[in-house]
Amino acid sequence: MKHSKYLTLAGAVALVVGVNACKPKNAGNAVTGDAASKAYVAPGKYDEFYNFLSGGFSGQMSVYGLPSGRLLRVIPVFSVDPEKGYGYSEETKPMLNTSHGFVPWDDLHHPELSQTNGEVDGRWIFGNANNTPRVARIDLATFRTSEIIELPNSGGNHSSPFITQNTEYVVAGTRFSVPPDDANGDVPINTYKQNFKGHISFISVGKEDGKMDLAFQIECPGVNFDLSHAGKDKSHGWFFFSCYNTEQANTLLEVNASQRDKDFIMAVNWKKAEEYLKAGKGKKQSVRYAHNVYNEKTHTATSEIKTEVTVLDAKELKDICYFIPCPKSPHGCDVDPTGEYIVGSGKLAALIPVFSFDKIQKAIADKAFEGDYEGIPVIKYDAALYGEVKKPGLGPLHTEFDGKGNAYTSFFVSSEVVKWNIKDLKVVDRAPTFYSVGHLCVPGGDSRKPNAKYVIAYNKITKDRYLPTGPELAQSAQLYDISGDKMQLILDFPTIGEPHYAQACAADVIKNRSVKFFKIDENANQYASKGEATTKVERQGKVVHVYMTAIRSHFSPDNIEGIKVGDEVYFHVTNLEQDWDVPHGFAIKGASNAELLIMPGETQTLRWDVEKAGMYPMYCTDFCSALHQEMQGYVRVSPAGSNTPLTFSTGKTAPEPAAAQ
Ligand code: K7E
Ligand code: CUA
Repeated sequence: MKHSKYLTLAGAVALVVGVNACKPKNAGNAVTGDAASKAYVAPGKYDEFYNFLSGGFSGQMSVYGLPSGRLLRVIPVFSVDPEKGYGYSEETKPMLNTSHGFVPWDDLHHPELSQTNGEVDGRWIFGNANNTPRVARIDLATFRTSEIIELPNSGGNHSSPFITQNTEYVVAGTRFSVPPDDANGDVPINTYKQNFKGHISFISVGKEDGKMDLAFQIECPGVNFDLSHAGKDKSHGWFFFSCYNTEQANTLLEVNASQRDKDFIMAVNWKKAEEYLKAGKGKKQSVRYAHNVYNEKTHTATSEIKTEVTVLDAKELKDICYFIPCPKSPHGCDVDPTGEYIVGSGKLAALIPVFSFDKIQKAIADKAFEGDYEGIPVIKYDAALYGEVKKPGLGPLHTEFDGKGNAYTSFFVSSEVVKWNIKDLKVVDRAPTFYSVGHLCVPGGDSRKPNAKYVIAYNKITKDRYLPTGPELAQSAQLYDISGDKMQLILDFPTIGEPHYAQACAADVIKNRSVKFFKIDENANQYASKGEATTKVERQGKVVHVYMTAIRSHFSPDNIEGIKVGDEVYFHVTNLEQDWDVPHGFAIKGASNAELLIMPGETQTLRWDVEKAGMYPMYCTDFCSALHQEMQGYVRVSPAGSNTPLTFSTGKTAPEPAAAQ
């Protein structure tokens, strides 16, 4: 029996692998007449929506306008970004600190906009780091990363960072189960079943300031948590996670984690978990994780290593977690705008199961369990099921909603978006994607109030869609108008990195709150110079601090002498401009570092380790005025032990001596 099941499975795997490079039949001619005008945003006009895309293995988040598909910004989150000096300036380096030290890269899969009362509020967007588990919060007043928190007891933070409807919590489930951080991790890998656990993390979010705090974790059986979404309205207070590898395999998962006909959706009653927490049922565990915060007044990030987390045990505290069987290796786990329907998308399943929140509640009350899995009750499939969408397509991954009773599911293998009716579970439309679609996004599509003008498909493969660019081609997003009964493809646009999930919202929610510059009076950076009169150069042994200003179109000071080989020089550059969109850049020859890009009113610091005597030009990298090319200066470096006096000046031919200490 086992043998024949294995063969069936191998067949299914071969299908997934074999079909994914195929191209849909009507790849060339799917665009109809008025598509161009629907996607056209005239020069000088704003887009109607912001679209935030995960950058996948670029570690960043990118911002596009819709419907034009114009790239507006790349926000550095988990990876260093030389364009903006992120992770290179002394002020931003602490943002990338972790319990493993400075980590300059990660893999970001899911952006999630903050919500109030189940509606997108445009205040923050969160992102997950898959590799070294972290969650970031980006402030949408500045479009900059404000905070990053690391997650202990986790590996591959994939089912993250999904939020509750008032952004009470950001939730993160571990993809890899691992031995808990306070246990001995130096154990044979094949002791998975005994030693490995799956933790899900609840990060609280400050109502006013958005500050994140690791409120608690729930220890669950060792499986892979893949994706999750919060309940809404009636199901507010619950969270739903898709799990695969309920076989608890530790090798060759493509076969060994595809044995069972059904894996699980895990339903978590987080309100109940909160009660247990209040009642002191959590256990304090000693761990190490970094919590990094960027302060917009000091323009400086700080990193703190925290050492404790409270863990609730799902096995002991019986009524927090329930498993619901879900065919077969579920990936997406999506909740409709009413909160009643929970859609599980089994990558290897030939149907889409839709679960009912009411039925789940009744099943729990009636104890309609088929048994337990590692001490967690397993609800009977039929007791939780609302119904199944039959023969929807091949390889269902993710579902978004339009708020008008329709769901849109992506099919990776058959490369299509399928629209179906949530009530009668009938397919009503299908549209090809080009090709191998992953996530979908409807503006507000996972909120209580979707703004259902478009669905965007984020595709993995673009062979023959764009001009060749060597062995690797751009990934791509495709925009479909869904205002009518039929989906209409209106635009292709290439994307940065590999997009997974994305979020979109009406531009109005965000654009009027955008910060235009930082007030120089409020600049609390300890190295700020608030005018040229206070610029200076100070030596403290081998450390030299240059307090510098930048304003169109010069640096002050712009001539510095008396720097010596072996010095560690810090250029603290304050941009004195008080106007929108006038950054200055700063770079110096030979620095093993990136540039600084300093926003108006801000101070940023570049470290330069001086290795050779000579003349070092420095200049502004951002074209700031007609005389930008004049915005430059020199640093003279003398041999170690030379007696060249430390001097600095602007606009003088004879430099003035600097204060020596
Ligand atoms: Cu690409 Cu959400 Cu990581 Cu599906 S995930 S596609
Ligand atoms: Cu400042 Cu160019």
